[in-house]
Amino acid sequence: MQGMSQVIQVMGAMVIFSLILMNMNRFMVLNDLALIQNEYDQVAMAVGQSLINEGRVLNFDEDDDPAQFTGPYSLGPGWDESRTDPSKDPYDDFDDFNGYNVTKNINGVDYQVDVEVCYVQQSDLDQCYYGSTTFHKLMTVTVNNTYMDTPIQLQTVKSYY
Ligand SMILES: [Ca+2]
Ligand SMILES: [Ca+2]
Repeated sequence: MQGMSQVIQVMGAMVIFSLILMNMNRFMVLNDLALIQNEYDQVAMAVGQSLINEGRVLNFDEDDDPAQFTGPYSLGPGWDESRTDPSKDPYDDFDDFNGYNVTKNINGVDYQVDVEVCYVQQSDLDQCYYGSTTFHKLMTVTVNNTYMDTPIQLQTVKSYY
């Protein structure tokens, strides 16, 4: 009888031990996932930031004369402009990036990059405005991959002086 209760005790200890192991394992997996998410976020931010840097150094608009600024619904590259096609002219102004999208493979992971450029009003710099041209344009870069919980979004406003 005594031997029997010892066996039961040992079995009980084994069950508890394996429960502890399973929990530890779960904790380590969660921790790894958080690290990976963090790495995705960092890569996505770097990708977005480099596009923002690229756009910021360009002219405000295709035309230097405010009376001739591109209309709010016509922002984007000219027919003869492309960021990737070497037979065309490169982007030369900020809003050429409007509608630009690309998939970048980094360390075996595909990142989808989408860029939107719109006019904004001084009083509301984070809200697209289509009423007329203004002296401010907002660029929004969204970067995502299928494993990320939420996409990374970076914004910058370029103003005409
Ligand atoms: Ca252009
Ligand atoms: Ca343009």
